[in-house]
Amino acid sequence: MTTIDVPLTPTTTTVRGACPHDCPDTCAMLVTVEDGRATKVAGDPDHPFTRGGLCVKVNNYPDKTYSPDRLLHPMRRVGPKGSGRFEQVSWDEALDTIADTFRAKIAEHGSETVMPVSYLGNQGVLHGLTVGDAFFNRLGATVSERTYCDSGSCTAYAATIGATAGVDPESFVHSRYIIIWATNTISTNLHLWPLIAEAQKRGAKVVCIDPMRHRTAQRADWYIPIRPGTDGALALAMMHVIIGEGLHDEAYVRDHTEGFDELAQRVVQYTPEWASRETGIPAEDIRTLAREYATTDPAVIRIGVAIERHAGGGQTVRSIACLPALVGAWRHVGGGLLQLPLWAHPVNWPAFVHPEYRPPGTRVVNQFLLGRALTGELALDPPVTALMVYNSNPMVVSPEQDKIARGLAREDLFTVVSDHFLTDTARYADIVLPATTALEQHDIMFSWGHFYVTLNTPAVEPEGESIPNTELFRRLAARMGFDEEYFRLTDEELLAQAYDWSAPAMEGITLDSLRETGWARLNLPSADEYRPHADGGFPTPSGKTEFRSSALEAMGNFVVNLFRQLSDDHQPGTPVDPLPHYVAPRETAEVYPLNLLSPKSHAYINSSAGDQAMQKRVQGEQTLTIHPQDADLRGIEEGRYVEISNDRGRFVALAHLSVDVAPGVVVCPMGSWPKNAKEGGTVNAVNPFVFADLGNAPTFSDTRVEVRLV
Ligand SMILES: Nc1nc2c(c(=O)[nH]1)N[C@H]1C(S)=C(S)[C@@H](COP(=O)(O)OP(=O)(O)OC[C@H]3O[C@@H](n4cnc5c(=O)[nH]c(N)nc54)[C@H](O)[C@@H]3O)O[C@H]1N2
Ligand SMILES: Nc1nc2c(c(=O)[nH]1)N[C@H]1C(S)=C(S)[C@@H](COP(=O)(O)OP(=O)(O)OC[C@H]3O[C@@H](n4cnc5c(=O)[nH]c(N)nc54)[C@H](O)[C@@H]3O)O[C@H]1N2
Ligand code: SF4
Ligand SMILES: [Mo]
Repeated sequence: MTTIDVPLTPTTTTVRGACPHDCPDTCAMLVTVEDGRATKVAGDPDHPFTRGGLCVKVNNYPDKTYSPDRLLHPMRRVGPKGSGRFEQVSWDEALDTIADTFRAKIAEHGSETVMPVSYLGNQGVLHGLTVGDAFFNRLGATVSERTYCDSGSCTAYAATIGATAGVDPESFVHSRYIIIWATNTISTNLHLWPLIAEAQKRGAKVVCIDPMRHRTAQRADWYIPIRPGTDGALALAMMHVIIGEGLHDEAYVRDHTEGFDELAQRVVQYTPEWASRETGIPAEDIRTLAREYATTDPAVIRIGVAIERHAGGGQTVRSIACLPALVGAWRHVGGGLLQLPLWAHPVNWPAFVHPEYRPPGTRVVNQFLLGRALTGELALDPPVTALMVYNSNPMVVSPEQDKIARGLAREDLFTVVSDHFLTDTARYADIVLPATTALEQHDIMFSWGHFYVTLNTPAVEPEGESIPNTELFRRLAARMGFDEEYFRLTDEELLAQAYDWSAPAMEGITLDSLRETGWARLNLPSADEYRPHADGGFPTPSGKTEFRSSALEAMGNFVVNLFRQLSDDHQPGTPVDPLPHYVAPRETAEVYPLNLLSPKSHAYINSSAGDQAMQKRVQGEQTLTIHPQDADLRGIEEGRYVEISNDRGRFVALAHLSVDVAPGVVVCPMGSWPKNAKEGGTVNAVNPFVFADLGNAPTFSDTRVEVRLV
């Protein structure tokens, strides 16, 4: 156990940990342990990104570990599905039931009848997204395609500038023009904010483009409200102005880009006047934005994940990714684009996924279709008759909530859920299994928000009979008789395989050095010098920014996700125009008048912490923010319950009237638990399963609803 010398009482130690959540900040934690019990967590003050602070979601983490609601033993269902009535069983009994039932279902229907459902409840390399993949590949289960987050954006980004880490977030202090595009930094990427605020203090102009004037937008120098799903029109019109007025960087474009002439022709049609009609932004503002962006150095764009969640999300990111090369922003420290710097982390994913275990041609079902797969609306042969959920809570995070509930209630479906708590999903399980928290397990964290690798060392013994995800799959593999060596590797051995330690980015970093320091910056130039594409060198086929994308031309629509592990499963894509173009929102005002957004909540991390007392107090009851004009039209007053509905479903929330959302837009954060919501529904009751244009991304922002008083 790693301890640091801190003058405390003899029985008190401090253990270095890492926040396990799916959050760009990946904070380095210091865990205080007194008499074998974790009593406090704090951000590491020496970590340049964490800077001593955690966030409202995690700073009481010991309360989670020691929560009276925590699952501590395996349990078997004794009441009707969904009732939440269970009785304790032994691990042996639970594992035997799972193995026997999997075998019986497979004997009847074939191995694809088993479907895993998992995402990023835990983000660690050991216990995170890929933890069950080797097991389910070996079993021949249905491959669960996971494109919740950034796969459309990553596909577009990779097709344009390659899988590059992009701008170092710590270089933001050198930026003079910062565009925060569709992300609420202070809520979702808190530790980037001080760097932006520092740049602002040094004279940078901060621009925020969002349909909602959220807490980050309130601190911007220029807030630009935009109609949801129309950002592509704005980016294309910016290129129209930049090229039309000769503000592009001719030398950079000549040396480091492909397809400029075709792009120039393409954007002639995308005038600011046209874009103004799409976006609702005055044409003169579009011109001003384009001119300021093109003529202020260094200029940087920060896109979040929400930018992809509509019909044209992929093409939107394509257009935005073209901008920095067009104006030569990459020449400067603090200039360019920040998407997901995870591309800098040489994680050894194949060692955890073992794609070679998978029978060739195994079917792939995207998790957005879970509700349909379970109800039979998506005709699957064989049907899904066994489901195993871990690191996810589909009743909250997946679209078509009603169908998922109906599917999970099926008597012939055998469901296993591993979690910390009895979630709305776990309530439907036949077998519930208790998982350890970050304080009780080893892990190593990459980051999708900075250039540091972080080790998580267990601080305390597991509560009850909870076990880490790795151990769960070791036990299940043994029960199924899988004898591959991988299924016997200990967590210490898995840690040793987690990164490609010989990669240049890992020079000077070892597991032993991490045990001493807890975290380390990847071996890259300092943030005061880092200019990854000052001389081009984009990781695309041509080595250039591809205005005309050779990858899209050759492959059509494809899927790049965070872990690059599913691309090979994907069918050859439908053809895609290789030049950036506009794809309008899918759902229009003709059917339902209001555009619903479901961004992240401030106090929950997706659905995690959604049932913890302190976080519930901070977040408050599920609330719908609506413009006073739209509220008036419907006789809605502040604090009244309203029903939000469309032909997919309905849910109820408290109304909050605010001019911070544009007329025609309503906002309800995701993450609340249905069991705590009035009438038991949350935003994903009305969201569609439909994919965006690239990378099978979700279309959560492309959702139309009506709202009425209840
Ligand atoms: N409407 C709408 N829906 C959305 C989104 C949106 O913006 N709007 N966002 C989407 C996005 S971007 C994402 S990333 C997904 C997030 O979807 P998920 O990754 O599923 O999110 P969480 O709710 O954080 O985690 C799910 C569960 O994992 C459990 N868990 C945590 N750690 C462990 C562990 O070590 N072991 C086990 N067995 N379980 C663990 C947690 O307790 C929690 O119940 O949601 C997507 N859904
Ligand atoms: N507090 C907190 N932090 C989190 C999470 C959490 O649940 N809670 N989840 C983590 C995860 S998994 C993720 S993916 C990230 C996501 O973090 P972000 O990328 O910031 O995503 P969101 O909060 O969903 O949405 C951000 C903003 O996008 C706006 N938006 C929605 N649609 C559009 C559009 O079409 N155009 C424009 N211009 N704006 C639009 C919304 O109004 C919202 O203000 O946050 C991470 N951090
Ligand atoms: S959720 Fe994000 S900001 Fe909060 S402690 Fe974890 S990594 Fe840091
Ligand atoms: Mo996400």
